[in-house]
Amino acid sequence: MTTSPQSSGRVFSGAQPSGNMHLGNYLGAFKNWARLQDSYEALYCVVDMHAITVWQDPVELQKQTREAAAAYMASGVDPSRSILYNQSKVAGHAELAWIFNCIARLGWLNRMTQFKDKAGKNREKASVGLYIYPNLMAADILLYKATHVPVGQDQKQHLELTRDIAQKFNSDYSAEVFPMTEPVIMGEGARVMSLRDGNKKMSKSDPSDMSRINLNDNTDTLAAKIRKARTDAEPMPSDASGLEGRAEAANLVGIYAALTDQSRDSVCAEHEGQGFAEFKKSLTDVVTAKLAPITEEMARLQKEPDYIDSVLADGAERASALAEPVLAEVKRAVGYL
Ligand code: AQP
Repeated sequence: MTTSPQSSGRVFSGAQPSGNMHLGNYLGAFKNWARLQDSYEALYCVVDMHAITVWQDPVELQKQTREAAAAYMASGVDPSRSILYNQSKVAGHAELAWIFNCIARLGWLNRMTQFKDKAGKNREKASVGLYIYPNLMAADILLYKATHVPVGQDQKQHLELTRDIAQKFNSDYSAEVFPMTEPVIMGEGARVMSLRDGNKKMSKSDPSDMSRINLNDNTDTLAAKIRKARTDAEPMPSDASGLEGRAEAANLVGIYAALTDQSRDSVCAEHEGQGFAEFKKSLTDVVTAKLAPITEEMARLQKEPDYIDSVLADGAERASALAEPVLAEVKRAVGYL
């Protein structure tokens, strides 16, 4: 199998199999991945090496890796057009990451806000892997000389670091090896927030399951989560400017807008004056209509683990074939014998 030669560049993206895939992953990533495979040669990776930067139970990790692959496919990633694989199967990610550990500066990594957020107050107890995570992410992208990376707002800083690493490598070794990868920032769904706190992003690792809509939630569960989502007592404003300072209300409107491919302004206009208890019913209908077929397809695929494993193995073989010449070029530039 080969990817489309008619592409306008090469895209790389991935998600960590570190828990339940959720609506934020769908709107911020998977939905766009499916769209991008029409115009780009695409690699979509289940980044299991990133996942173990925080503790993962080995049995759960295997299950979550297959679940992530099922979520990609159920969201529209077509493994005959895109390369779908898990990161640990292509050794080049680790090899290039080591070289980038020697390129990136401590000062650069000290500025990464995601490390500060994830390590929290317990910095000294965080794994070294969590600290150098952005170098591995740069390796993921540059191992394939990806020209474009679709990123949520939360990943913008890491992509800037990737560009810094590419530039420093090219300059240190006087070799034009790596491209300056461009971000593809997506629309309304770019940042989906927690249903319990509109200032925190919806996240797999949030201890409250009520904070997120999982892609494997059944209809009753997701309806209950939306019904109990935090809001305020104000009605729907006439346009999005009236959502200012109302993080939870803005988040629900944003989700509705992203799922129906319209602007926040037009969602406000459509529901102007409505109380949020009422709006949540419409939102539940929209979320159910979009997610139910994905949930169903994920469940079907997960009943066929051998099929999922064969997709991942085929993807790893194709990814390795693309990575090999890049890694050889890098090793020559570095001076490895
Ligand atoms: N809340 C979100 N809104 C929009 N996009 C999101 N993404 C994640 N959460 C949201 C996007 O999904 C892709 C895969 O993310 P990831 O799994 O690699 O890692 P993450 O961003 O750290 O996701 P989580 O859910 O917060 O995981 P944990 O809790 O394990 O750290 C990325 O493109 C990301 O932007």
